[in-house]
Amino acid sequence: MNVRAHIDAVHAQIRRRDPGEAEFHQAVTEVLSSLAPALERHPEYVDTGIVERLCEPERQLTFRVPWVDDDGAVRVSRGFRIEFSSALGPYKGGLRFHPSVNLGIVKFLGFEQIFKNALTGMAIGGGKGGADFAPRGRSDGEVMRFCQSFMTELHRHVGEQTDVPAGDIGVGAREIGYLFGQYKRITNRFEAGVLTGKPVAWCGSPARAEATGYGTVYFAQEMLATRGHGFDGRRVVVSGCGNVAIHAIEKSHALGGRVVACSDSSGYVVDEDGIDVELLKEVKEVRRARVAAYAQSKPTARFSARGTVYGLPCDIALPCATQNELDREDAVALVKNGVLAVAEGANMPCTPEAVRLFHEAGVLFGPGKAANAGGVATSALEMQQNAAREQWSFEQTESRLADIMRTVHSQCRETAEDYGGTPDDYVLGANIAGFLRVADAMSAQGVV
Ligand code: NDP
Ligand code: 2IT
Repeated sequence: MNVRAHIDAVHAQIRRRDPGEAEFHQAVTEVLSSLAPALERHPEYVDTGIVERLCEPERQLTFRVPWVDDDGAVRVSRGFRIEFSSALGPYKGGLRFHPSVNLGIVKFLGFEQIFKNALTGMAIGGGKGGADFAPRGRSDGEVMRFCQSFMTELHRHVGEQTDVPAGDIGVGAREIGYLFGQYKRITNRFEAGVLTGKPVAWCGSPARAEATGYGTVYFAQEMLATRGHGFDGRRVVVSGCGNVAIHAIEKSHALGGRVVACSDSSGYVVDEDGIDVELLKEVKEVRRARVAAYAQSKPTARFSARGTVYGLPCDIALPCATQNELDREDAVALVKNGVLAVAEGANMPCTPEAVRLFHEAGVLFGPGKAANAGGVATSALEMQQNAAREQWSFEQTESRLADIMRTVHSQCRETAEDYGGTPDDYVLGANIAGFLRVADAMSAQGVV
C-alpha cells in the first residue's frame, strides 16, 4: 500500500473511533505527519500494521475515585491510566491531577510518552494517567484521602515490572508519598520501584525533581551551540511556575542567562532583576500561593493578569506550563522580537500554527518529546537505583542526565538529516528516531 494512503487510513480510523479527543488527534497528527520517509524505507512496518497498533493503547482504564472532603461531603472524581505501549519496557509515565483531565488529554500524553521514552534509550514503555481532581485549595487531608482512594483502584494495575507512574501537573512529592503509602499498605510490599519521583530521603533519585527543567535547558543549550550561541547574557522567558518551570529557571541562571518572567494560570510576573528562584520556591512549594504573591514580596517585580510572557522581548523561550498555551499570536510576537530558540519543557505547549511559524522563521525549536525527556529519563535512573538498592550522588545522576540530553539532541539531528530533512528539523528527527526504536521492538515481538 502507498505510504501516504496508509497514514491517511490510520488517521481516518482514529477520527471515526475516537471522536472528540482533540488533543489526542493533535498529537497523532504531529507524529504521523513525520513518518512517511521512515515507512518508505521500512515497508515491513506498513505490512505489519505497526502505526495502526501504536495508535491504539494496549489497555485503557477509567475508574471511579470516591473521597470525602473536609466538610464530610462525598465527592466523585474520575481516574485514568492509559497503558499505551510496553514494546520497550514497563509502561512508564506520570499522573496528572487537574480539573481539565479527560480521556483525550491522557491519551495524548500517553502517546507522546511512547516516543519520548524511546528517545531516552532506556528500557521504558509509554503510559500516562491522572484524574480530574484539583489539588489547588484542598487541605493535605483531602489530598491524602483522594490519593488513597485513587491508589485503592490503581494498585491492581501497576507494579515495578508492569506499570510505573510518576508525577505531572498537580502531582509532586506530596502526592507520590500518599500514593506510595497506600500501595504499600494494600500490597504489603515495600516495592520502591513502583513509583518514581519519590523524595530523596526514601528511595527517590537525586536530581529527579530538577531533571525535567534542567534537561530542557541542556537541550536548548545544545540547540543554541549549533549556531554558536549559549545562555550566557541571554534574556529568557519561562511559562508556568511549577516543578518544570522552577528548575528550568534555576539552570538558565546557572548557565548565565537571565529569566525575566514566569507565570501561572492567573497571569505572569516580570522581574528585570532576574526571577529569584528561592523566593519562587517558597511561594509555590511552601506557601502553595499564586504567582502574584511573588510580586508582592519583591519590589523589582510586577504582576500582570493580562497577556503572556511571550509578549516580552527575549532570546530564549521555555514554555513549561501546559498544552497549547503558546499560540499563533505568541509565536508572532516572539519571532518579531528575534527569539533564537524555543524548547518545550511542557508537553505540546506550542500549537501547530506556532510551530510552523518558528520553522518558517528559522527559530530553533525543540519539541517536548525530546526537550523534556530528561524527567522520565531520570525516572528510569531512579528505577535502576531502586532495583540495585542503591542511591547515587546528585553529581553522578545529573551527569547521566546531561549525557542523555546530549544524546537525544544529536539523535534528533542525525535522524532528521538521514531521512531527508535539515538537521535543525528536531520535530522530524524526534518523531522518526522514537518511532524506529519502538517499531523495531514491535516487529521482533510479533503481532501482540
Ligand atoms: P506543576 O503542577 O508543578 O506546574 C504546572 C504549572 O503550569 C503551574 O504553574 C500551573 O499554573 C501551570 N498550568 C497548568 N495548567 C495550566 C493551564 N491550563 N493554563 C495555564 N497554566 C497552567 O506541573 P509540572 O511543572 O510538573 O508540569 C508542567 C508541564 O511539564 C506539563 O505539561 C507536564 O506534562 C510537563 N512535564 C512534566 C514533567 C515532570 O517531570 N514533572 C516531565 C515532562 C513534562 P496553575 O497553578 O495556575 O494551574
Ligand atoms: O511527561 C513526562 O515525561 C512526565 N510527566 C514524567 C514521567 C515520568 O515517568 O517520570
